[in-house]
Amino acid sequence: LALEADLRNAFVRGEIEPFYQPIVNLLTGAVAGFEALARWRHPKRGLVPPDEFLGLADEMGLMNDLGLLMMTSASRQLAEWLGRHPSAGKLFCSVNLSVGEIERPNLVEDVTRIIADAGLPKGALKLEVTEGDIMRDTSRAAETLTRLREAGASLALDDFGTGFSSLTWLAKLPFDTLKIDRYFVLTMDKDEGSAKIVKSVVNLGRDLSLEVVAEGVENAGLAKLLLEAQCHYGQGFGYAQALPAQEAEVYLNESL
Ligand code: G
Ligand code: G
Ligand code: MN
Ligand code: NA
Repeated sequence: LALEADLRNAFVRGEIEPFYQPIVNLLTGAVAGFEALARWRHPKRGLVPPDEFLGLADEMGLMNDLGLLMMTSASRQLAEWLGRHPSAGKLFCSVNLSVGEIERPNLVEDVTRIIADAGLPKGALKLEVTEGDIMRDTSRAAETLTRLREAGASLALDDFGTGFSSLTWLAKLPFDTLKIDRYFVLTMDKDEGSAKIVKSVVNLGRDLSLEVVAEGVENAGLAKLLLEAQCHYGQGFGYAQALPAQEAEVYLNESL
């Protein structure tokens, strides 16, 4: 398969890079942080989205390399932005850990080194995990998450509401952030059930001292409903899609 050979080379040639989707303060519009999302600049096919290469990368055993690449690039980029935009305050950048990455040896050591090499302040690199990652072996995941946090990363639980996390574990795991899955956000203006779920997740977050980020904020009406539900942060196409680094910096600068 041509794409398979290309993908192996892509890592070596530096064709894979993070794009950055702003996560904004819904009240002020200021950028609070970014989510780094992988893009492949294929020399012939152009920009290849992750849905078209993550499965292949997984089959080829390249997910750990992808995670390292994304964490390293995003951390360096974030350190540059923090240096140039002191008014951005506690700007963070999150990177998605792939399923299984949380169980690999040396993850904590790698994260420690990446944060130190980039010179990032505590919590600036945020790692997003999904419920699926945790539920495989919860006590082991709990230990790794604790060590990642001690290493200076902050932690987000991604796609919250789509899995079957036990709330007991949620209270015990050292998360900083809950990300409400976009399905609930996108439908909260039409579906009373979704609106109620969003409100309960926001309340749960407040009770557990977690920041809550709404995904899928596609328009101003949803942003308004989220603010009414006391949700303070959001990301979605209503603000921006994932942007190349330079455009993300322009967006950041103009939002402050
Ligand atoms: O960016 P986009 O909306 O096309 O992403 C599609 C899917 O790919 C999402 O589920 C997203 O979480 C995932 N994804 C994007 N970048 C990365 C990455 O760097 N690592 C992992 N593990 N998943 C990613
Ligand atoms: O949660 P996850 O890491 O899968 O989220 C990243 C994915 O969500 C990316 O594929 C990104 O392109 C997508 N995304 C971001 N904002 C929006 C939005 O407002 N609407 C929709 N439909 N997808 C979005
Ligand atoms: Mn995510
Ligand atoms: Na998500």
